[in-house]
Amino acid sequence: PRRVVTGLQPTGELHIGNYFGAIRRCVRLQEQGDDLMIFIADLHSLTTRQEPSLLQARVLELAACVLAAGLDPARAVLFVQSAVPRHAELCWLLTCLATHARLAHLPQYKEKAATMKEVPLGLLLYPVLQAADVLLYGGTHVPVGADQLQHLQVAGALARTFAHRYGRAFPAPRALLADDGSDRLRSLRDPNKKMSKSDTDPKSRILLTDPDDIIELKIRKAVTDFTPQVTFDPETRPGVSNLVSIHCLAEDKLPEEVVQEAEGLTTAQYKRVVAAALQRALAPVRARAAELRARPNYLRDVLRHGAARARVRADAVYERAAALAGLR
Ligand code: AQP
Repeated sequence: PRRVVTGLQPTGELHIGNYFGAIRRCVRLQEQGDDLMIFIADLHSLTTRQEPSLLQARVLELAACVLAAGLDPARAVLFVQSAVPRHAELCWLLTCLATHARLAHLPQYKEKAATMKEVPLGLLLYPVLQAADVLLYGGTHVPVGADQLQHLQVAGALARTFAHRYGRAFPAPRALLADDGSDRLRSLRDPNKKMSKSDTDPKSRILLTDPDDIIELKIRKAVTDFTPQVTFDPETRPGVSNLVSIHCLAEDKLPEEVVQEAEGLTTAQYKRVVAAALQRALAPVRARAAELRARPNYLRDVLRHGAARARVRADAVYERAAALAGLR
């Protein structure tokens, strides 16, 4: 079977982009029989400033949401990245093979670094740690958004450089691109930006845990344009098209179907349809998350058990790689 590896950062409350674009996608891969490793990327989250006193709670909250979405801890391996120190160890081996020039040229790095006076090295090394995350488990497939493709190429290049220098230790991972637009939900306040956990405007995103009235309010306030018809044209009408995308994800439909159904509605009327669809899709997940949140010990057990399984897999791959590099 394919081995799929993916991570989620505990950098804030999950939004519907994270849910449809990452979590639900993974649950569907699990259903289709893929061997899934899904980790809470606390090491990655430290590349931007985090409040230490919030981190543990965010890790548990993320675990609750992932399980609420249907991840089965008996089939998939769910764990916290820092509980498997091999991630950091392999990252070092790969860091010694990576070049500054390549990393400094990656658009995501350039974008983030441009806003900072002092750029932490962790930010530059972010894609190397990502490579370690995947290679450590012999990951063959990684679900990515289009904006992450270049990072995955770095992982492939590092696997090849490693093979060239020391011997073959890792398969080159392949991208699993979403074909349903789920990897690019836009901000509800500025559809030219992606929906993001760290956007300072809470109305820019819908949280997985938002109650029905808040969902309704945020959709009602979503920025569209001055054309009343509902059409799907992400280039020229990103705001309305984003609502169509959300609607499609909530009801597993195609943009054409949704647009046809919305014929004759104004965007204001259509917003009520979208809100209702989203409310129906999220209510059961929200209810299960609330139940799980009340069972922190169970969540910790799941993560502990997941980490134990992950460590066994990671040890085998790491020890082989370390031996090839002459460390054992
Ligand atoms: N807007 C989005 N639409 C669809 N998918 C999205 N993801 C993130 N934003 C969208 C996917 O969610 C997963 C979470 O990855 P992450 O925790 O590393 O966060 P991120 O990609 O950096 O994006 P966020 O959630 O907006 O967090 P911040 O604000 O902290 O950067 C990934 O699979 C991502 O593709």
